[in-house]
Amino acid sequence: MNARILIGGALLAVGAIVAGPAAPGAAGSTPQVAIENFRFTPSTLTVPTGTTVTWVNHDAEIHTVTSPAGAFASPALETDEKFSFTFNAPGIYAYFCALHPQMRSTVVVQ
Ligand SMILES: [Cu+2]
Repeated sequence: MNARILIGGALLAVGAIVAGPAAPGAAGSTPQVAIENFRFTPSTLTVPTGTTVTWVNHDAEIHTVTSPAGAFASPALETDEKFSFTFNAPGIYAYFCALHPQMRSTVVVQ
């Protein structure tokens, strides 16, 4: 078992090898969540432990990516701005937009 914690893009290649066929591409490919039309898409994202997820705001409106449990919190994201977080522990991570609390979504880390 690989005890090293994977942080950042440089070590993602190691994670891709461990993940095997589930990893779609080369090093540096990380799952993205689109923020668009006041929604997070996909609404539920399932990833292996150690994955870095990137959110991209495609709206003209400012949004945030905020974990009510405090696991992560983006700054206010303007149009085309991104926020990334590496999930190093399995769990179900609900999150929402602090400016539009009806915008809710979940990352499931296995
Ligand atoms: Cu919002």
